[in-house]
Amino acid sequence: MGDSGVGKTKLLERFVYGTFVTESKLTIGVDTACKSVDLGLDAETERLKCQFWDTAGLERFRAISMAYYSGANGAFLVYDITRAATLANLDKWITDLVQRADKSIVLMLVGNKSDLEAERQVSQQDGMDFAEKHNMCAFFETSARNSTNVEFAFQSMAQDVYKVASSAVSREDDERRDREGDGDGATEREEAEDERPIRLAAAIDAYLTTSGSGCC
Ligand SMILES: Nc1nc2c(ncn2[C@@H]2O[C@H](COP(=O)(O)OP(=O)(O)O)[C@@H](O)[C@H]2O)c(=O)[nH]1
Ligand SMILES: [Mg+2]
Repeated sequence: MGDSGVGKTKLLERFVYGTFVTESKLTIGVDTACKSVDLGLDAETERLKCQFWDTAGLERFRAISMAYYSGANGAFLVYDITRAATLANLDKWITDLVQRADKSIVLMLVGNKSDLEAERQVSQQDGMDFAEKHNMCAFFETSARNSTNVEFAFQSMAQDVYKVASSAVSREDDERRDREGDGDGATEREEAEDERPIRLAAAIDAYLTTSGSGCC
């Protein structure tokens, strides 16, 4: 998600179809695409079949996009490194997410159009600070035009979504074993929690604190 024109559709097309066509069509509502992503973990769980929802950035489609947040396992928050306002506007998208998304959603920040270095308005440090402020799992600068970091960003998302989903499954197993008095599920669970990436619960706290609505 992110403002219109930051390159959301081009990033998805680059990743799924390996193409970059300069002309751009406005995304109306939501488009979808599927791809099996190599997790690079182990033989048994090598690939994860992912469905991607490409949302529209225009205000008039905002309500349609919001309807898709509740089913999402992960979200890329995308801005354009040549337009500083697109980073600041991500606060608005985070507000929408807080209202609708599952608390276990994996959030990653993407600064796109890194090939346009001469027109850069947002430094890498500013991107990093924004990601840290909102406790996101990762920050990447990408270029859909020349492919920089695109594969890496999508693979990282698939890996983190997979880790969150597997730790939820092991947590349920631990709880069942605890209930049945069999094994030390709680200890195993605490260890698994340490390995989980930072999740939206933390991002919500950070957002409420920085926007001032969290106090008193
Ligand atoms: N130079 C450059 N242009 C890009 C890049 N990604 C997208 N664009 C251009 O930015 C415009 C908007 O892209 P689009 O994917 O439709 O944006 P969306 O509204 O966020 O889906 C198009 O003209 C693209 O050609 C990129 O990585 N580098
Ligand atoms: Mg689009």
